[in-house]
Order: sequence, then structure tokens, then C-alpha cells
Amino acid sequence: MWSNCSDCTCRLAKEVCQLKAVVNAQSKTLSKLVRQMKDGCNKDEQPKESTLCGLNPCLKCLQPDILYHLGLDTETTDFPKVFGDVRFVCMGGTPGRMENFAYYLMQEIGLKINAATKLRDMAEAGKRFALFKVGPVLCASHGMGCPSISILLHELIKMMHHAKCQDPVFIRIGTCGGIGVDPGTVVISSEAVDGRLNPAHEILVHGVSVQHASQLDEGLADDIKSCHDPSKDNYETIIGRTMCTHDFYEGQSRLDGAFCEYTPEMKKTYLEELQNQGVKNIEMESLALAALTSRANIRAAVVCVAILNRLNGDQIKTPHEILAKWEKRPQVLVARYIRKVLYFHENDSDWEEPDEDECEGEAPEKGATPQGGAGDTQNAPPEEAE
Ligand code: R2B
Ligand code: URA
Repeated sequence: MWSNCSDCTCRLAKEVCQLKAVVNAQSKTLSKLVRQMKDGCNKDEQPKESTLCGLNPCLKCLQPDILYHLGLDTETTDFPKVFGDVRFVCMGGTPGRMENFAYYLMQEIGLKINAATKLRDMAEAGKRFALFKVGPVLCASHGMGCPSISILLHELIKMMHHAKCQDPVFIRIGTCGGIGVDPGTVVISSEAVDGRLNPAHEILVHGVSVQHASQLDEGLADDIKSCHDPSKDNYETIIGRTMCTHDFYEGQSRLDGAFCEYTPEMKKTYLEELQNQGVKNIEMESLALAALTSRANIRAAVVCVAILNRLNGDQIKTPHEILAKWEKRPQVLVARYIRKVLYFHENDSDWEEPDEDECEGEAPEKGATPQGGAGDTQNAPPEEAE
């Protein structure tokens, strides 16, 4: 009986050993598969290249590449890690306006707001532009005029390239002078033209004039316009041609500059000709924005609020409180657009509202990451209702 039992124990022990070996082998295979799956997913998450094209072939030789005016470089900042998720680059004239916009966006796209945190200006070291990051959105100030925004765009486009960003959309939000439109109207540019109505941004390279086409993305303009909500917005949002000038006074045919060598009649004739040619507004950055983004295969839009109707005058007499409200209109529209792109899935034909808890990880440690929380009363976000 004992010998039988010992035979049985031996057999069982042998079977247990065999089973253990099988389980071990299977668990190794399983680990290998999981590792391969993870590697595969990581490959998808981190594309090899950005979707931008036509860029300077010498960029790969710049190790590091120094984005001087942004105070950033590819050696001390891991661009794919920090900026690889950027899908929207929003630009506006002043640092304050863009900081406010960044806080407003945090609310609108559902990033958890931590009262103790503040957004960090990532371009502070450059001392030229301000740059804030709110999840997949960058908010940058561009200063005034094409030379200023060109410098910013060269560096932001290189940033997108180094970070391997996929299809980033660039949007300028700002102010403009309207042509035959009511003050307070939001104008989305169909294209940017110069003072001769030429749709090109002219620059001198080696003393020779080079013209770059200044097309803007029609579909993007339509998508942004579709975010206008007549039940909430007591103003018009229109699409039209934008004239871009290199000067606020003579370049825009004002009679109130320090110099003026034309008559009021000449001004009237010029502005009326612009109106006849479908120009709805005048501002100072759209040519460079349109030309540089289209060279890089980036979709771009310009969304500006008209702060006066130039057919009625030159000086801006509207009180500051009203101007401040009007300036928020492009911000509200663009925030709605971004929210829609982020949370609306065509296949579901339904909204997927942001889940606050899911987004919790996006809120930064104070001063540690570029994605911050609000709570600073000086940075009160714009109100939707006016
Ligand atoms: C609109 O407003 C500014 C001039 O006041 C300029 O940057 C622009 O495009
Ligand atoms: N910005 C401009 O460039 N022109 C205007 O008239 C108003 C704002």
C-alpha cells in the first residue's frame, strides 16, 4: 500500500513539474507578447516625423537647435515629450490676452483646475514672446506686425517639427479695423492680401523680392464660423478677405498719423475700392501667418473682432470696457471650435464631454509643467455672456 502511494506521489510530482514548465513557458511568451504590443503602441503614439513639410533641410544638422526668441532649445528640452501632443497653436498680440485665453481654455476643454497652481510662461527666458501650454493647445503672443509674427512662426514651426507634431492647426485671434462692418463683428479671413490686393507675402531675400502665396484654410474658416451660436452671440460672425499692412497709420490710409500726404477723398476712394473687392477687414499679421503656415503644410485661420468701421473714421473711441468684451469674442469662438474638435466624434455623431477626473493628470505642479491650473483672480477668464 505504501509503495503504491509513493508511486502515485512520484507521478503527481512529475506532472506538477511538467505543468510548471508549461506555465513558465506560457508566461514568458505572454510577457514577450505584451512587450511587443507595448512597443507597437508606443511606436504609434510617437510618430517618427511631424506632418510638416517643405522645411529647411539643414534643421537636422542643428544639434542643438536654439529657438532664441522663445528661450528654448532642443538640448535642454525634450521637444517630443513636452510638445509632441500639441494640436492647436493659438496666437494673439499681447502676453496678457494670451494668458487669459489659456486660463479660459483650461475651463472650456475640461482640464481640472487646481486653485494653487499658475500657468508658467514657457518662453520667459527669451523675454520676447509669452507661451502657455494647456494640454494639446499652445497659446503664444506674437507682438505687432509681420516681422514680429514671422520670427515667432519660424520658431514655433521648428518646434512642431522637432516635437514630431501631427497636423497642428494654427489660429490667430485678435483685433482689426472693419470695412463696412459693424464694430464688434467677428471676421474670419478667407485669404490675406496686401495693400495692392495681391494674395502674397513679399519678403526680400538677398535683396531680391520673393513672394509666398498667402492662402488660408477654407474648411477651417467654415468650421470655426459654424461655432457661432446665434442664440448666445448678439453679434455677427462673417467670412471675408483681409487686407494685411505693415503699418497701422499710412499703410491703412488713416488721416490721424504723425504724417499724412494724401487727402480725405483719396482715403475714401481707396477704402471703398477695398470694400468693392470683398475686403472686410484690415490687420497686420495675416500675410505672414498665411504664407509661413502654408509653406509648412499647416492649416491656419485668422479670427479678428472689428473694433471700428474704417468707413466711419480712424480713431478708436470705444470705451476700454467695451473693447475688452469685444476682444473676447474671437476667444470664445475658437475655444468652442477646439472643444468641438477634441470631444466630438463624427462616427458617434455625439459629444463626448470631457471627464474632469480623466483630465486630472493634466494639472501641473506649481511651476513644474507648462499645463497649469487657474485660481489667480488677476487672470479672470472671459465670460461667454455679454
Ligand atoms: C491688430 O491690432 C494691432 C494694431 O493695433 C495689430 O497687431 C493688428 O493686427
Ligand atoms: N488693428 C488694425 O490693424 N487696424 C485697425 O484699424 C484696428 C486694429
